[in-house]
Amino acid sequence: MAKRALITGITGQDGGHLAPLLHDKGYEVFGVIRGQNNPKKQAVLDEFPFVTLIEADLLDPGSIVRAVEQADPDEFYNLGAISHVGYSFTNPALTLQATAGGVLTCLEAIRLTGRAEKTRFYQASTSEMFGGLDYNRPGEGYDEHSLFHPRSPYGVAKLYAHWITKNYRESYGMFASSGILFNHEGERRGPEFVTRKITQGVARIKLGLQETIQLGDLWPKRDWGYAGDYVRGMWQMLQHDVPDDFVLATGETHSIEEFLTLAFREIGVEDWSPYVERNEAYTRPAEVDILLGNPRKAETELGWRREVDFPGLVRLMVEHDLRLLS
Ligand code: GDR
Repeated sequence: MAKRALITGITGQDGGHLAPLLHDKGYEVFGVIRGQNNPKKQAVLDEFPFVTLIEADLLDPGSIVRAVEQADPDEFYNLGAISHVGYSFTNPALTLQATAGGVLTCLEAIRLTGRAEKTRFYQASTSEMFGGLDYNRPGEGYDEHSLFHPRSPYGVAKLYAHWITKNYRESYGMFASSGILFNHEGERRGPEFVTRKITQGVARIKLGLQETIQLGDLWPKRDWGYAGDYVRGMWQMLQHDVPDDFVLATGETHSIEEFLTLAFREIGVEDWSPYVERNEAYTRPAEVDILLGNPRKAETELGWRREVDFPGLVRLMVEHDLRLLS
């Protein structure tokens, strides 16, 4: 019989990579979609006609219970959250409810409907839990044992989510795993995130549709990988023999400035300074200076490998946006 998977956050970047991956593996795929008139609903149905959408909301526990009962999942991927760090500073209580409380709701829905032994649970944890400060930054990169120091309402909420997932594993023996994913980007990335904002801007500048890109701080460094590689790791975590926590990262860190340099080079521009303007609105009350992950455990225990490197990621995104806009 086909395995059944339930995905929250099916309209997001990772949901868009994971749904076809699971479908190709023969899964029956269910997706939670929220809102009375969600404009993304039709787009999901058009692109992924194999997905059964269930109208439910992480803020409404009864609706998640209903979704779990309908999907009766072997695997539950919780990718839904308020996921924008900047937005979490202006909407911290909503972030708490969705990004932290939503996870508890999912775990309780699995447990209280008698599926604690049946349903494997994946929690989308994040490198934002580390915070990138001098005192907790290991030279070889953050791993599963590094100290946490979140720097945003989003990071704090994700830390609760991470620990409640571990707690349900320890308390109820649930197969509940957390993937501590470093930044992962690609052609499905929303334009509110810096990489896609840059690649869309670069493509629009090349085509004469836009003059400048307005950005906040350019010095922060991130460990940037390709989302397609990372959703494969999510699936591998739920196929492992035991539930656990795994870092997915590239083991390299690059600044936004470096991303800009490679992106503009794709359209033949070496000096990008005339095209980039600083806008304070895109800075944050507290910044994560530098993130570098150590994926050794996922590589050795899961056999996970990332295939796309940093220059390959930038090229893939700029080429995609040029194609899309021209
Ligand atoms: P991040 O991603 O906060 O790392 O979280 P984002 O792309 O939003 O920011 C990366 C860095 O770029 C700086 N920055 C800007 N950011 C945005 N969005 N827009 C700008 O104009 C801009 N200018 C500079 C930011 O300050 C930051 O330093 C992402 C999200 O996907 C999280 O959900 C996920 O958990 C982590 O990655 C891993």
